[in-house]
Amino acid sequence: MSDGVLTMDGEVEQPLTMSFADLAAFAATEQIADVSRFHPSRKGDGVTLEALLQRARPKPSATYLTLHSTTDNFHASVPLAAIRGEAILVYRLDGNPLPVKNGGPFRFLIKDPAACHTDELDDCANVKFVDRIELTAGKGLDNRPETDDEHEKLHGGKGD
Ligand SMILES: Nc1nc2c(c(=O)[nH]1)N[C@H]1C(S)=C(S)[C@@H](COP(=O)(O)O)O[C@H]1N2
Ligand SMILES: [Mo]
Repeated sequence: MSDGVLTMDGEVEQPLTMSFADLAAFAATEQIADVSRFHPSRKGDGVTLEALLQRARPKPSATYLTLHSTTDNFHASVPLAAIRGEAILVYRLDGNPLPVKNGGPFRFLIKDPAACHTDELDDCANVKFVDRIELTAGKGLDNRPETDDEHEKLHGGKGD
């Protein structure tokens, strides 16, 4: 997983597999430095979701962005129109691949998420260890916690 690749597939014209080196080679205008600006506990640099979508080219049938973490079987599916322009794929910290303890090698990050389970674009959709971003026709797999109790179970009482 630490030598990971990220896949973008589903309802797209051009499925992608992206490595650390591929993402690092994106244009400066597609890079977002230092995501701690958006949330103090989250670290690293990323590329815009938009930059990935421009390469994969969603088909008209794509209405949701479905994020998969195979590592811990965590999934979130959010409306494509709402998430476009609002998210970053974090892949680098201090010039190296994003460590697992920071949610790496790839972490999805909504710049200004709603509090947990208050909106489709909530903090819970900030999927760590994301290895596949699937464009789907309608809502896809989503097992985000829906209640405080479920959060408690998922995070072992850490309070997030
Ligand atoms: N892979 C994965 N991503 C995940 C989760 C998870 O359990 N597994 N929890 C989600 C939830 S419910 C929240 S609130 C945030 C917490 O992010 P943090 O650990 O950076 O605070 O990560 C989200 N991303
Ligand atoms: Mo959450």
